[in-house]
Amino acid sequence: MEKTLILIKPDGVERLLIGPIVTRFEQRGLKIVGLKMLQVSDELARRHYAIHEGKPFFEPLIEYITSSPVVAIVLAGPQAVQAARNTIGATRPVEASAGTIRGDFGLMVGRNLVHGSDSPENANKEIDLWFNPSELVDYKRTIDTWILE
Ligand code: D4T
Repeated sequence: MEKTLILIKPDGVERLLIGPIVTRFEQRGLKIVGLKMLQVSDELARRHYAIHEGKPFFEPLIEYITSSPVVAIVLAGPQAVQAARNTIGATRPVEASAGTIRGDFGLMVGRNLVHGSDSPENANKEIDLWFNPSELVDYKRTIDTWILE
């Protein structure tokens, strides 16, 4: 099963949207195999967003992601990366379809609520960055008979 890293960003936490956001992924059928809340350090933020270093939005992005706690989640499922990104919606919330998390809860790119890995390769790197292997749980869900064929 493919895995993906999700972050509920500080605006999602502060706006009391942890529950509604987690529910979207659960209802989709994606399996939660890791979940924790943490205050992101400046170092972790810079490593996570290293690809954007030097861009005009980089420093505000670091300030945003370290401004309040985040909830980090590992989801597993068939094509979990693509499924989660479709559930999250376009990077710019105004362009995100209604029914997606960003399309339903957001307006601005610098307050776009959720991160989702953009490829299976990056997902594995990000999971290594955010989680210790001992924090991931391998378990069977009986409900999967009705979600997976
Ligand atoms: P993340 O990585 O947070 O899931 O967002 P996306 O995968 O949808 O988008 P991204 O990597 O291109 O951007 C990372 C992060 O930077 C913020 N951002 C992005 C911004 O503030 N201004 C911008 O112009 C862009 C392109 C939003 C998400």
